[in-house]
Amino acid sequence: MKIKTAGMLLLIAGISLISAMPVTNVATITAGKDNLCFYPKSWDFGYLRPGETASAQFDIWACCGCAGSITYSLYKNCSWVDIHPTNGTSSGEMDTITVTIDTAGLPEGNHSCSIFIYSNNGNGFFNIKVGVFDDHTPPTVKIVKPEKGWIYLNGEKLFRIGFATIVIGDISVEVEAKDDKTCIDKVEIYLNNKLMRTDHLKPYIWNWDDSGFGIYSIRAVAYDGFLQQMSSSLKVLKLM
Ligand SMILES: [Ca+2]
Repeated sequence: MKIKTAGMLLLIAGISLISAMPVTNVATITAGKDNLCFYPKSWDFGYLRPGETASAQFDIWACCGCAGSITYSLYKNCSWVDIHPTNGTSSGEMDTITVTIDTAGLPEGNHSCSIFIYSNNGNGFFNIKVGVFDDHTPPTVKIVKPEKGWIYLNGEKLFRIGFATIVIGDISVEVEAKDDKTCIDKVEIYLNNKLMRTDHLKPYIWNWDDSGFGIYSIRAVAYDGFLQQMSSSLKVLKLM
């Protein structure tokens, strides 16, 4: 209850602050018809290891054709980010800004930085993100369905026989994958070396609804944020 009350007070305080701001300031912040345009608006560097560097670019230009040229300057407060150039002018042509990040000295974790673009006709933020992890270990991956040593009928476990895995009828092949440091980038599910499914998000499932007869090899391959991979295989006798 206390948290809810505090949240409500903050909300009311926020609304009061917005309503107290001069209308001209709000127009500048929302920047709907400003002459300043930049694209892309953000960049996700994905995962990097400590000490690695990477670069990205974005363009700035005078875009509305209503106010002549713009003069802009770029500001940031993150020591691990470098911008070049840090100012310029455009009367319609695109200026390319290069953003270089150096992860040396950054602790492990997710980091973000906002580059403030100030101009004589509109302002904005270019936001960057990076995950810094000293990750040299591939993920773990396991085929959890069908479970080794069990007989399945139409996707349901019948009983455990131990020496073989037998699937009668359809089944959903389910895979679990985990990484110690990063997110799982993707999980691939293969049947006899043919890729049947790629999932970037949980659950990692492929519905095996083709009829078959014989021994098949199911293989799951998981990739972590650095695309380090690990696979797990299971031989299955498929009937129907
Ligand atoms: Ca890893």
